[in-house]
Amino acid sequence: MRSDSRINPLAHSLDLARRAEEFFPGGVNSPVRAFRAVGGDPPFVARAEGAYLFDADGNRYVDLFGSWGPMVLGHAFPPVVEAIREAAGRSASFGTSHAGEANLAELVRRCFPSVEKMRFVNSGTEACMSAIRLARGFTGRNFIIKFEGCYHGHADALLVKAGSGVATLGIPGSAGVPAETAQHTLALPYNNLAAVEAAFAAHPDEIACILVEPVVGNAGTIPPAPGYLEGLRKIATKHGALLILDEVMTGFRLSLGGAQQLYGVTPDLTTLGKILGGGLPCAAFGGRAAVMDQLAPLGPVYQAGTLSGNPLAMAAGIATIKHLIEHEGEVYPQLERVTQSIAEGVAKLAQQVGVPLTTSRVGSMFTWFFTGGPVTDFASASASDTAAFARFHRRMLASGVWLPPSQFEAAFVSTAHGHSEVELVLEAARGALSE
Ligand code: HOZ
Repeated sequence: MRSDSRINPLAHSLDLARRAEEFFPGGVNSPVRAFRAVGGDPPFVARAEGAYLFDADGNRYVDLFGSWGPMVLGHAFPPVVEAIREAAGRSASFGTSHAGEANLAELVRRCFPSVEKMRFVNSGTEACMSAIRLARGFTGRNFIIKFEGCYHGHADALLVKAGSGVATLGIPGSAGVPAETAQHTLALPYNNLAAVEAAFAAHPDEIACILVEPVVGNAGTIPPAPGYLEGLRKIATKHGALLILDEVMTGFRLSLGGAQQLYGVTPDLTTLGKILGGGLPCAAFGGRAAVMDQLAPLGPVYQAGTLSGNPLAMAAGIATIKHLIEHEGEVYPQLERVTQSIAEGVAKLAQQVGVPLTTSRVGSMFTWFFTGGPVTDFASASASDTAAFARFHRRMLASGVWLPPSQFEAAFVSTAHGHSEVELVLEAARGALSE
């Protein structure tokens, strides 16, 4: 820790980290938490409230990663806490059908009209894995298209040229994935329609689906070029393949109806997660009824889960999405305003001190790429000076601002962030950029 750190030494966090290392590989339950790409010691969180995380050593941080996306209303948002408490009194799990599932589904369909039918699962990994199985079952084809730097969870077929922790750790794929499994995954450059056309030309009638993060979050934030998503829609339709939008990050965040509402593109299938469960493990995949009805018990595509539709997750999701629906007119403009102040405020500071920075933002998700840019795909994101990002991350953390610990992840802002948090971030960045 730097001597001029504005936070207390992380003595308790270090003790907790040593203990965690005895039990967990790398001391963590998900690789990105180990801070390997940015260095320094990850604080251990004791609690969180609103826009802030509090660590085991009594430090407070402005939270700019929001549990990787779910906490759009801030931490411990009272209606969500109350809904979970109330649901827990009726048991944490039933393992069978209950009314809460359709209650949440109705809200989802109101926000995402393309999701005529859906299945609840427990994570984005499950949602994407199940969506591609369904696309393959529906079309009778084996190949899938994904994009370099996009991350759709850690299912075998989707770890090819993936973003998020895979990109963060510089792993080209993953050991343990048989070549036979990966051979049907075509990983193409994002924002490049010609590459998609070429793949269909090379594999006529063999490609089941195009799976895409409509706004990439897992290589850092990368928006679609004008016409790109519409182009994917047209190509998929022309070749009888399904278009799957992975809205795990963007759903309910970029607008109530996610990126598909923002960009006016209708997919065949959508995957959702993060905000959907209000911070509890919950995700979904859904879309055209004719496709969804291929799932067991109606159809031949199998998918299942003991904790799917978990009553606590349904309750937290309902409380979160109800609030977003009821306050849509205030929530999204506020998220836009505050995120813009943070993202562009720091960009301006960087410009003043001559640090090359490309700020990439859509609504309340953004990334400061340490490159002169532009950033349009994973190759250009990879041109970033990751050592400079790591230094910036450590200095911001020491000043009480917690960014996602990788150049290849998106930052997220919540409705609990306001003027004071903007000021705190700008003050921290002023110091961090000028040292
Ligand atoms: N899927 C999250 C966003 N990239 C990262 C969470 C994790 O890998 O722990």
